[in-house]
Amino acid sequence: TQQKEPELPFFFGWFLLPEEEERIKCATMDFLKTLDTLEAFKEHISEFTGEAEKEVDLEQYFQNALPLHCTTKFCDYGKAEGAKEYAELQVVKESFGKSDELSVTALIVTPRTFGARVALTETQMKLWPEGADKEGVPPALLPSAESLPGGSRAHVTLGCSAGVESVQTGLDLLDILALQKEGKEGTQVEMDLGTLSYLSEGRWFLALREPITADTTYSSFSE
Ligand code: 2AM
Repeated sequence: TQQKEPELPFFFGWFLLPEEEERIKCATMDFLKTLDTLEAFKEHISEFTGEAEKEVDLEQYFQNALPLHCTTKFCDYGKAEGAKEYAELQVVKESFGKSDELSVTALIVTPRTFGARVALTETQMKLWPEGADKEGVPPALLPSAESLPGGSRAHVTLGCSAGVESVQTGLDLLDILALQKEGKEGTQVEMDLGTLSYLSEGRWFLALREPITADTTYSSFSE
């Protein structure tokens, strides 16, 4: 019999437990429901709709097909650079199938994506591939990505607008974090969950007053 190379998955990451997924979906949907009723949001509605005065139902606007997760390594079944090396890491093998708790510290909303920022612990950083924050980042965003601490791109994609790929969420997050670092925050609104900031061009950032934690399993996904 022939020994086959173990196949590489589509991606590795921390996957929310089903009951946690429901809880996070409910909490974040409540936030979207409130956001699209805020005057501050309505003022910039054209950045979502292309027209002033037109209303938007953000709950319908964002779609997500995958289970909620925080990607560590996108492998693309081995086609992505460094996929095999990552899968062979001792820490990946040891952590596989184990429970872990993620801490969500902020939510982002842009005309393209809806996401949750994840603050990785030092232990979790060991599963975050070297250079992952910069991988596939467009040249215009690269200096920003390089100026931020490792792990800044870590997130859970909560939804994408029509025609947008989920890889965009991490790019939108880096973009927003870089703008914040430059002190480019505009309007701020106090909400129950925390402080909402507007960063121009339809970019919104909610810094949570209290982090939202979620129980996960570190594992992989293949379609
Ligand atoms: P996400 O992590 O922002 O949600 C399958 O497409 C999963 O891998 C999605 O979760 C997606 O984005 C992530 N992904 C796709 N392409 C990627 C890339 N080039 N770099 C990092 N993550 C990627």
